[in-house]
Amino acid sequence: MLSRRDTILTSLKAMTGVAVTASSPLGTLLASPVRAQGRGQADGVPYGAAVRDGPLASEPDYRAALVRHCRQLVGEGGLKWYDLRPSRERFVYDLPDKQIDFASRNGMTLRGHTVVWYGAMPDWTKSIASASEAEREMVGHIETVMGRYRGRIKSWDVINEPIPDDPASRSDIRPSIWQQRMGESHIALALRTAARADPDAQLVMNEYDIEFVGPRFRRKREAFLRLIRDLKLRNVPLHAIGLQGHLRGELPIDREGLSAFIAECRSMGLKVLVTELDVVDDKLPGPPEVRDILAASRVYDFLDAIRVSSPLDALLTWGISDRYTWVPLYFKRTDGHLNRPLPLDSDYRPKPMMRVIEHFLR
Ligand code: 9MR
Repeated sequence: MLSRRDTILTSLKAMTGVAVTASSPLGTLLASPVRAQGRGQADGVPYGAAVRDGPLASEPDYRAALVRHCRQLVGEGGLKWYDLRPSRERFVYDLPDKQIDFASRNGMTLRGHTVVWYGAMPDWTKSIASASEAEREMVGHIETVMGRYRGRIKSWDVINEPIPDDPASRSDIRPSIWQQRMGESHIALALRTAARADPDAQLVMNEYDIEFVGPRFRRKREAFLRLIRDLKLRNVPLHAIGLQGHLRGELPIDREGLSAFIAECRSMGLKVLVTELDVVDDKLPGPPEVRDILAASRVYDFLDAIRVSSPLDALLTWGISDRYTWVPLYFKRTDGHLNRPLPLDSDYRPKPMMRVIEHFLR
């Protein structure tokens, strides 16, 4: 008689070609009882999740799930320019203040996301016309915002998504108002300003799409590495690399390429964080139990390849429950099934992905 798990693994193989055998490390892990150990051990890798302000204010079950599982949080929004800076003159801190208050009342810390990014910019920033004006705005923003949270937000995504989706060369940088007005020098300037604004903060540069098999992803990884090497060579304060980890369920992880990338980051003295993990599942088969195992197997391959050289510094998912996720905004399924990108289902029950995550926190 085939067990239920064997049936699921057989369907997974038939539907996707991905083989997870019952005796593989992942197969064994999935067969073990759910530990549901909550926040993990105090000395393990701290797990955290991105929070959304609506349910944080209104939904007790959502808050309970965060408190049960997380040792840190990050705002899905709140510290982005379009939230903080409705106009050039005004700074609005309501959302991050609420997030930090909730975090500290529940024994968690808040990560800062994000300072220099092409996305989520208010319209008024389009009128920034010259290099000197751009420098003044960017530097002033960093001093004001990071200065305000000095000592309270201990880790910041200072630079977010600096590399284009398909870089034309190793020195290609993604267009943004900062890149257009100041060129690549804005990156070092932002990091140096951040280090002055909060000398004790961990300064992170964050990127996605560098973990999959394929030439486009290899090019993106190489361009990211070129930028990292350049900053470290020039002694620019950069303490850690953030791998966002928006995994695409249909794409295998380039385990060798990713491990080599991580080893090189480590050799430059950098820490490694996973900052926005989830599995985009619009192209995966419908049956939730098959989809969940495939998602868990991608997360397993990703985390296993990263921790080859040494443990992670932090691991955050981009949301905690399938109930609240950005994924359907861009990757809604066409078969009417809901997306299932996160470690808890929409009723806050742990999925196989949570078991894999807890395994890598130890
Ligand atoms: O999940 C976030 C979504 O709610 C926002 O609308 C969007 C624009 O601010 O940003 C999403 O988060 C992104 C993050 O800030 C950077 N990496 C990719 C994330 C998912 O798109």
